[in-house]
Amino acid sequence: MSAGKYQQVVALAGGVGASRLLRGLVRVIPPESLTVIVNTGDDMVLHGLHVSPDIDTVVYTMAGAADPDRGWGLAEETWNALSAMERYGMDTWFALGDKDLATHVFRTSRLAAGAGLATVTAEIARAWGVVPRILPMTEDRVENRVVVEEGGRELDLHFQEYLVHHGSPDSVLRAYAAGVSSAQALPEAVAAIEAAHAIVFCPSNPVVSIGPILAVPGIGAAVSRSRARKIAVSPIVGGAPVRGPADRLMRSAGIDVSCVGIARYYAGIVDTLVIDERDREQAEDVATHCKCIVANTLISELRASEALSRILCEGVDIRTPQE
Ligand code: FO1
Repeated sequence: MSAGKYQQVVALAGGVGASRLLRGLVRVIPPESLTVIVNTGDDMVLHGLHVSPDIDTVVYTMAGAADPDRGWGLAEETWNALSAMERYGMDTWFALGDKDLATHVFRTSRLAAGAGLATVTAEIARAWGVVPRILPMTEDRVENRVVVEEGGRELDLHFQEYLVHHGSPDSVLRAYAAGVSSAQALPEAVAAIEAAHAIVFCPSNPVVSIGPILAVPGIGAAVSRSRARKIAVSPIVGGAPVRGPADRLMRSAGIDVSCVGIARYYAGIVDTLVIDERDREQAEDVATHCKCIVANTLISELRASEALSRILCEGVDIRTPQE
């Protein structure tokens, strides 16, 4: 069946939280009907290698190859190259596994040969047997940066330095996506949004994952123009992020760390927000901003992800093959 016969779904995705939803979603809708637009603001050049953590997390997870505990990187990874780098006094705070390194070497060499990030991402996805289209939000350089206060001074860090090297301290003054306002949206991403029946906002960090995707001018505009059903899953459960430093980053952006804060943030952008059962008592508040669905959103288990995906599809009128 050609992709045109299916209702097309676009997902806006960060890394681990998004991937855990997407692997359930592709068990509920035809994988060919899904296009994932991925945040590239966390990308970094390290040891001369172009690392795209969120793209790789999405690809590895959808391929069933991601490390189940960490959520990022590959399962059954070894770290020999990293240990060998220590001998030369190289930076090893960002853990590149031996198998994962192959992806970064491949990406970097293809980019150096003149291929675009979208082409290389498609090649990586194909190599892992991943059927949904995985698209970077842009091929231009966008860099998530976090300004923290340390010893009375402002420190302006790359997001990975903030998260991994500095251990995501509380003292966040602000976060911003450098280069985003002049970034060109990937044309295929805009076309996918224009053709979408539904847009799913994955349970990702609103400040450094979904925010930067929407801040790419062509993408934010296409999402606003789109008549697609728009549904988000709150990454905040019980007043705390399911994982990662979203609480610190949200606070610095003036967003209340609750599912109501998420509803306010997405007000006027999404029509429905899915909040967790544990936040049931906030459903009424959420409903003043958009439609609210209460469900189990803790989806580290595949079956839970699949169950949530069915609820999402119902919420946006996507026919699933079983119906
Ligand atoms: N996260 C960590 O907390 N520590 C690491 O050393 C680390 C290495 C790493 C290598 C490749 C990759 O694709 C992801 C990696 N991550 C690591 C995860 C990454 O920093 C974050 O999950 C995302 O950028 C947040 O979306």
